[in-house]
Amino acid sequence: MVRRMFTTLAATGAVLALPATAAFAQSPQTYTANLSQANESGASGTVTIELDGTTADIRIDGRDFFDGFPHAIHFHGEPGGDNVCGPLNPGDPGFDEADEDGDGLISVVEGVPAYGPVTVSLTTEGDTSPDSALAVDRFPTSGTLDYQRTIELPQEVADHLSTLHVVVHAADLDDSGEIGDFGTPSSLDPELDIEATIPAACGQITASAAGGVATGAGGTATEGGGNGAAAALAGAAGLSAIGFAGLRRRRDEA
Ligand SMILES: [Cu+2]
Repeated sequence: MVRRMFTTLAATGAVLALPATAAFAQSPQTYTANLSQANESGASGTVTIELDGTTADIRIDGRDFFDGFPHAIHFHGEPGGDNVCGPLNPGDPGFDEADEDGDGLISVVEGVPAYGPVTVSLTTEGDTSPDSALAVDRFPTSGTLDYQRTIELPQEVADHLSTLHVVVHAADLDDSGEIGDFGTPSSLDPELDIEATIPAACGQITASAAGGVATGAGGTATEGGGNGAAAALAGAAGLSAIGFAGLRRRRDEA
């Protein structure tokens, strides 16, 4: 909303009278992410983040996610690191190497070397730290996600938002009409079916050029450009950095 107001001001010329630095130094920055399917879920979506200091107004609109099961949604990645969504569908470059157990799926654990550890949990209420990564009673359950929440980000996350990724979990892998009947344990929790936690979509967060690029003073348009595909399997994130308890123990399960 602030951005819209800003655009209106700019259109009237009110802002143009100010030095560019004064006009934009404190203005909110817009970030976006396009969610693309993982594990051939067929799901997609868009993420918009209005960042003002460390306050992030986050909106997620999904399409064709499974309707009626909690979708854990996280920011993944080492802030300032070189994580990428990585190979998430059969046929993607590097998929066979990432799919360690050769089951044709990228489990949560198999995806971590590329997209990194959980940095923020996009819960609907309460805690948003990695501690809430599997807080299944506080995540969206609809097929369109319809997520909107304003949260406070850790400073280092706010400073490095465009090095992170949004991952949405849970998919009906066998198109049975329900989640939880695939018959393979989750790589995170053997009590859960792999469908409950598997990546369904991922999108890289990038700074939008809309936040004042007209003056040329923003300098944000290139911020998200550093994530080369070659870095996908660089293994930047060690498993020890993951915020999931017991993850390493279950690594060979899925
Ligand atoms: Cu995640």
